[in-house]
Amino acid sequence: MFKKELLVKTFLGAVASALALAGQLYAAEPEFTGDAKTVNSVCNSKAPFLVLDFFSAQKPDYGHKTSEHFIDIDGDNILDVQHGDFIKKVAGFSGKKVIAYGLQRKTKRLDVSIINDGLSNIITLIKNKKMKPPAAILTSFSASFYFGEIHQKLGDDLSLTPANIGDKKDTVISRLKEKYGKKGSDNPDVNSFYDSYKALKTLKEMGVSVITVAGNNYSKNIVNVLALFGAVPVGALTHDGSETAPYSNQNTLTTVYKTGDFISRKVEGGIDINNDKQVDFATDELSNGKSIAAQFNGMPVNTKTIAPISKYFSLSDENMRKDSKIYGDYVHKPSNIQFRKDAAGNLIFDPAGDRDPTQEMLNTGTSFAVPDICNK
Ligand SMILES: [Ca+2]
Ligand SMILES: [Ca+2]
Repeated sequence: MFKKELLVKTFLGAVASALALAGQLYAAEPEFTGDAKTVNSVCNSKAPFLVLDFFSAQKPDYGHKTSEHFIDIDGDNILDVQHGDFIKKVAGFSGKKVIAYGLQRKTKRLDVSIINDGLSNIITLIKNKKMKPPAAILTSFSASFYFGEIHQKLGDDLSLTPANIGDKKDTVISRLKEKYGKKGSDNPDVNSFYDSYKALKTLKEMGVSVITVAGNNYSKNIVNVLALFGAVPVGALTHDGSETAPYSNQNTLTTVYKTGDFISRKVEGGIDINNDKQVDFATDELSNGKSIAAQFNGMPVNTKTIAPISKYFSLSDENMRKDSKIYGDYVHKPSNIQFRKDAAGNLIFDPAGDRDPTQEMLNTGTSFAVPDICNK
């Protein structure tokens, strides 16, 4: 596999040199390989995105609606919409049609089997011609495992490291097939891994890519196993795309990075999350309480203000930032609302660090980088 890739790269290099020698007659086409190539072809496809997630704003096109909310849009610490509602909105900024498949929560913990069930139902819908194949399924959930946990389940001799994991996908999949055997394993995680692998393989054969998160664990040694078994992971960049977001898992499995920071700003009629001055979430969809920004802006930095803020929110001043932790499979902390300290020592809500006073909230995560793949 490695040799074959090397040959292709060498060949492309030779072609590029030949074109350069030909006197720059040809404009240089960006050359995509690996996951970037998959993303490029998804974005050039006329087929829609399918967002596989939880939805509460509207009944999704397929699957279930939930009554739970997960994301605060207007920054008052009261949740307004579901995770999928936000993902679908971001996906739509690309101009592509977006369809929604609503998952159903079986347990409090978000188990990878929920995603597997969703993928398997989508495969059935496509096979039965109840759904046209989408260009890609976007699923912003991480089945996060430490490399050590993967070794326990599939073998220590895999010797996964942040530097080699990107090249070891085929090896890990062969081992998974061995451990699963003909009738399945005694280990439920191995069986879930195998279900993911099978579903992702079937979808690939149908021409459907699955795009997922790198994960928000601030780690080089934790991986979203969906990416290990065939999905394309997306890591997060900060709001201006200038650097990798600290919470984004970073190892050689992830090669595609997009913006993971979305700032809520007030505009006439609601909240704009992509800074085009157009409403994305109308006022009547939101809780409309007093925003955390409004509650704390101008307050002195002292124990009375830091305590309530740091309970929920991080502070952009490095010295005030709380230690990062892993919360279950997915949710990253410190959370999303960030203040800076002005010259007078007062708190100013400024998560993007651009001193824009209209910021109400910052939602961050590799979750939001996934639907951003085709946005400029
Ligand atoms: Ca709210
Ligand atoms: Ca907008």
